[in-house]
Amino acid sequence: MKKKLAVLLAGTMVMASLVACGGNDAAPATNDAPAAEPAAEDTAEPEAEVEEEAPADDAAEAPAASGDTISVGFAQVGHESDWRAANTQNYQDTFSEANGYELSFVDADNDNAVQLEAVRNFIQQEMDYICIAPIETAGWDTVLQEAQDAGIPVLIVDRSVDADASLYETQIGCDMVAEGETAGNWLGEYLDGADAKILVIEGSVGASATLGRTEGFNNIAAQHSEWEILDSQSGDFTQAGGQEVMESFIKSYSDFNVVVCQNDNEAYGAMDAMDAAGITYGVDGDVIIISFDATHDGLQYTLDGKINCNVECNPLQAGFAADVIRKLQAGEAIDAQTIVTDEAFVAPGITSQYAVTMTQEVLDGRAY
Ligand code: GZL
Ligand code: ZN
Repeated sequence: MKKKLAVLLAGTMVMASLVACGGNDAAPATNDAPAAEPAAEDTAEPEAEVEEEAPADDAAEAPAASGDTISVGFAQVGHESDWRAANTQNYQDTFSEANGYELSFVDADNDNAVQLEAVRNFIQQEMDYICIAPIETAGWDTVLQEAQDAGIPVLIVDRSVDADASLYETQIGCDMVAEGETAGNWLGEYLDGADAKILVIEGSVGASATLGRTEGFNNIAAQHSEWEILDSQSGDFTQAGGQEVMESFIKSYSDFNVVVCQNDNEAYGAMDAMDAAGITYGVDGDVIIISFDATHDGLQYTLDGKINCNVECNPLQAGFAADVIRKLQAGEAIDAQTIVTDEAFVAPGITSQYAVTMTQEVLDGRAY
């Protein structure tokens, strides 16, 4: 009865919130972090929230108050990067038994078929909620329809999908296009009109993080006729992939002066390859390195001047997902999209309107 009631309630509220916000295409707008307590019945047009801070932990504790546990199936991308490890840990800490959840976690190991099968198993097991961090944006309509037909609300987290937005409750994640544009804007500021021959180590093929960062960076590169993007290949968001692609780039190109790595682990691989080839990089080297994620080690390299600019993407997002589930359980309207805000960091000695200059205090103050 509980499960059916919870799902029925959620279904009802989804209709209400869809009506309230006119479908899932509400334009994102700024908003404060969600209140720890259930917000007053917001019948006004809910706007997508741009979150500053993850909601207080007690946002994740609401279900225990009702005495029932909530079953959540989480189909995670894989374990390809330090960012992913931090994101997984955050979900496991948030959707804990102590907080009133029963989490079924599947690491899809960057395999689309495994991820789809995991979601179908969650449907079979009649989970109360399903969270998906989609490996790729494509291929989701059918299984999302199956989940909706089964009355199971789905949250798309971290990345996004090319699917009808009425097939899922909400999308939570960083603005990848903005991240790419931040990287490009910083590079334009840093080069100040100087030529650039750029190599790009992209993230995994078809991922919204890859597509967005590439689109955003290219938006800015198009404004700089003095820049040339020599090549762009996928390093799969892994250190091995970054090293492999950088080794092949070094064989093919001799005049590059910028390497854009779409996550920190690829940057570590690229640095290994450049070290082996005797190519210098960073603030005192011949090659500028731009990275994404701003994980602890990535920011250590930035503090050390090895990475010139590191654009953050905050992995601590589970609190937002728990807040959506709490609201659905309580019959409150939810937001169609939650953009997790991030910032950028640059090496000591660099000042920028787009980024924070790294210091030991900045590094010590990081949550991941
Ligand atoms: C970004 C996330 C990306 C990270 C990578 O939100 O999807 O996937 O940038 C991770 O480190 O592999
Ligand atoms: Zn220019």
